[in-house]
This record gives sequence, structure tokens and C-alpha cells, in this order.
Amino acid sequence: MNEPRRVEHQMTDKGYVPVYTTAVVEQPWSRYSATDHEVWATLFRRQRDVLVGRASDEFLASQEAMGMSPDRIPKFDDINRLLRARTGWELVGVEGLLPELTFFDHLANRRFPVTWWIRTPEQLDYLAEPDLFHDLFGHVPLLMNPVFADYMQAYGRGGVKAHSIGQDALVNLTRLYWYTVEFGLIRQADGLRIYGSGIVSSKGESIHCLESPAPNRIGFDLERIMRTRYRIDTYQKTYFVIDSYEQLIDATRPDFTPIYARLAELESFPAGSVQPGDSVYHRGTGEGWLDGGDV
Ligand code: HBI
Ligand code: FE
Repeated sequence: MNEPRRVEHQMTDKGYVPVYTTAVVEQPWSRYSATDHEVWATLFRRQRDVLVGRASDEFLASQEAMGMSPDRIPKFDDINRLLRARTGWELVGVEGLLPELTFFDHLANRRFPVTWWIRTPEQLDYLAEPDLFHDLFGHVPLLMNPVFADYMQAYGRGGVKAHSIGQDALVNLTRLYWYTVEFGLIRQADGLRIYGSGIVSSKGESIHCLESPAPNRIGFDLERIMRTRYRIDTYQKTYFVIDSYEQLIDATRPDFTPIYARLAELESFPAGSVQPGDSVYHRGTGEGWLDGGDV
């Protein structure tokens, strides 16, 4: 069970891309190896050590409320009993990255797709696709929070709609997901804290995003974020800060169609830029930034 079944890749005109499989699969819990459980335990302990004091109170409390521990890989069935009762969400096992529309449709129906396999010991520090640890440890806990749970469903519904509008709308919406769900920060009375899943599953970025002088830290602004390109292969150059999870759900109430139309006429912003009108918590020094590569 060590070698997770990789998502098949094929050569296309866009290069070597993963061929998405949309199948929903049962979590093969009894077939996880001792090594799989050890990888979970190692990553869980390492991340909890770095996240206490850095992750949002809500994130840490939700993980504990779910009974997540380093002892073993959690069972989707156990989590689903809790999650369905709390916010009506459930986890579904998948092979890996899904086509965007399939992914949005799951979220729109309060189903969060969780990759069934966990990375190998050799991939402890980085792997390109979301594995079980990234999804289960990173994304699932905040689905216990009713407001964030509503935001995730609203995002899914928005994604299904953006998919029918076109690629530009999808790019705008994906940036919103990237700078909130994956790499978002939240302001607490005792300082800035992490809630983004891409950060909480990475030891280095959990420290970098709050303590390095390099990145910008800027207050949440919906259209500013939807115009801002991001990085896939390095730490983010800019982190956006919400005041509350309610701010996210409030931002997704209006119909985005006129926003997409307005943004289609405007230039996008480089990932590391600071714009007039930004509410700047910290203007980054930019040290270590790579040029190019913003998407
Ligand atoms: N598929 N399984 C899975 N998990 C994701 O987080 C995911 C995805 N497909 C597409 C995707 N995320 C992003 O492109 C979203 O912005 C849609
Ligand atoms: Fe993710």
C-alpha cells in the first residue's frame, strides 16, 4: 500500500499533464500500511508543533473536535458522522486532482473530495498534488465551522457558474480560492493567524507566512484578490488577511457576473505588487523572490 496509485499522466499539447480520474472511491483504511500510518503521524506531530500559536484558534479547535490524532490515519466514516451532524458536509475518497467542474460540483453539494492515498516517506516535505495529508489535515477541519462550510459551498456553486461563463471567470475565481482557502490568513485579537490549507500542511510556509519580512500581508479585498496572480512553485509573495470567516461568506453573496465582466477589462496584478488602496499590514522586502512564474 506504500506506492499510492499515481494519477495517470499523458503527453498533450500542453505538456505532460495528469489525466484526471473523477471516480469516487471507498477509503481502503484496512489496507494502509504501517508506513502510511507513520507518515501521517510524523506529518501530524510536525505540523501541530509548528501550528500551535500560528494557526487560527478555529482551525486547531476543529481538528481536536474531530478527534484527529497522530495515532492513525483518520477513518472517513468516523469523520463523516461528525461532519454531517455539524455542517452537513461529507468527505468522498478520490484518486487525486479532479477536473475543475467535477471538483466544483462536489463542493456545491457539500462533498469534499479527499485523496485516499498518503505520500511516501521520501515525499515528506513536498509533493505536487494534494494527498490525503493535505486534504484531511489541511482542508477538512474548517468544514466544522458553519460559516466557513457555507463559504465552501458558495465557492462550489460559484465555480459551476464560472465554468459556464468561461476561462477568464474561472481564473478570477481560482485566485479567490488560492488566496483564501489555500493560503489565507486571519486577524485575531492576538495577531495574524493561518487558516489556509496549503500553508498548514507545509512546515516552512507556516513559519514564513507570518514571520518572514519578504512577503506582503494585505487586508482582504475581493476584486483585488481576483486580479492578483499567484505562485504555484514557491512560497506566496503576498498573503491576504480576513477579519473573520463571515467576511468570506459576505463577499460571495453578490452575483459575480458583473464582477467578471469588469475584471475582463482590467489588467491582472503581479503576485508581489502592492496596489494603491491596499490595506497594508506589512509591505514585503521581496527578498528571495523569483521573477516570472506568476499565474
Ligand atoms: N481536485 N481533488 C481535488 N482537490 C482540489 O483541491 C482541486 C481539484 N481540482 C481543481 C482544483 N482544486 C482547483 O483548480 C480549484 O481552484 C478549482
Ligand atoms: Fe488544497
